[in-house]
Amino acid sequence: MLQENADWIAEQFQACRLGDVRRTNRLLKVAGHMLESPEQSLPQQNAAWSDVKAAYRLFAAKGVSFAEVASPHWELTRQTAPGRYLLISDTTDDDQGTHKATQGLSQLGNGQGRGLQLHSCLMVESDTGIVRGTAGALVHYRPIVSKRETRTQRLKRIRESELWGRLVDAVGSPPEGAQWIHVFDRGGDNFEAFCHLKLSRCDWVVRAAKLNRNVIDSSGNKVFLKEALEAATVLGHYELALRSRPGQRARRAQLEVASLAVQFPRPHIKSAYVKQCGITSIEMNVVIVREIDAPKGVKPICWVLLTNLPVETFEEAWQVIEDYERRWLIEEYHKVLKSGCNMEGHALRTTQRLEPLLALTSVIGVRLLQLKTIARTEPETKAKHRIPFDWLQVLKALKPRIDLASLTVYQFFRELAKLGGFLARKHDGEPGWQTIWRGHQKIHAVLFGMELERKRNKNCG
Ligand SMILES: [Mn+2]
Repeated sequence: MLQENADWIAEQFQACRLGDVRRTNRLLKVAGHMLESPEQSLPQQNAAWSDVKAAYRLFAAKGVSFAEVASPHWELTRQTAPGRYLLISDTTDDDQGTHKATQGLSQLGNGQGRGLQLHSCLMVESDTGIVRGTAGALVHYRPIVSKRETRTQRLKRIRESELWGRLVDAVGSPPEGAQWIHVFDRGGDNFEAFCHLKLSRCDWVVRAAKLNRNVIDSSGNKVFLKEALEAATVLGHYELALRSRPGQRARRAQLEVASLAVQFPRPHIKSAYVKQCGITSIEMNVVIVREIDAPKGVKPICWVLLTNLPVETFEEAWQVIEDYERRWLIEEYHKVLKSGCNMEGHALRTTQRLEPLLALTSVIGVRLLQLKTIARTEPETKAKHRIPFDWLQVLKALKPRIDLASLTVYQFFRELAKLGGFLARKHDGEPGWQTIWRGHQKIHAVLFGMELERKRNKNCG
């Protein structure tokens, strides 16, 4: 069941320890305003000037940090019932390039941008794809690195590749009966990250970044992974419809699924952490998805996934592929943060103030993502079992012809999008989430009016 916005906000932020209960109350207020119009700036969200000033004061206060603001949400997310969960991590840039005055930013990308990096871990229910929330996040400032940096210097500083393992540690181990599976793209493929994963009692599915690396094959020979793959056992085939892309026509790709088991030996060049943790080799199951008979001039699909999950049968390998395919959710989350929550538009004077605001934004973004994805994950469920009663009542008031008893979640979100300007013509396809969000805001404007009315009646009576 989706909660009412106010209940949800209270649950996420009530437990924040900010050194003073008045600060927590202020945070609840700022969060409520942010959720009402997440795409706007702080002064727009907090209409009264006194509220804007109070928000700025809050983010400037000592003890109001990135971790303090977000950790109650992280802890809530991590309280998983027995079951199977995916923990999808990735990094996104928070480009603050237009805010020249902010102190403490570092360089981004090819050195053109200025900002910071947000590395988050999104937790998703494996069977349904339902987004639970973020289980942890880190802020990283990319250092300006000299071209003449030595190998020792590189291993000493905090590298981006290290973020993956550090976040695994911060997220920790699953509670009794729950299975946590970390999903990384190629950025997270490094021996150090695998050591953290192994020690955390979590499972993993990671896309291989490089195939020309040493592994030990089943007969104990040291070979390149690329060569070892030739001995993989073919488990089955499937067909994938690929949409057209610039320079490529739509096609139906024939894919072969194969698997094998290898050992990843500890690399020669190792960080202090790898030396300390004492792991000298990691057993790795490999799933290969490769296109056969690709048309001429087309680069055939080839994915190599590294996992500790079993991959001996087609069903097992298929599960690993499905787990990896859920990665789009974190891309979507980053999109929501940028285009839905104005992440890069918020300007504060120092990064010390920007960080708690970013933490707040990262939690509010979860709410937007949940609203967006529930229409996809549970389309046929009756809306009355999932959508707050008040929202349905307002929709009914605005559109009397709707039958609330039979309305599904899918239909509810279509109606919401229509309130937000979606035309629902045949060729319009599925509504984008901006229109869904605008419809959601309309419903809340009505609810807000009703609340005022109720208060006034109470005062008169
Ligand atoms: Mn990535």
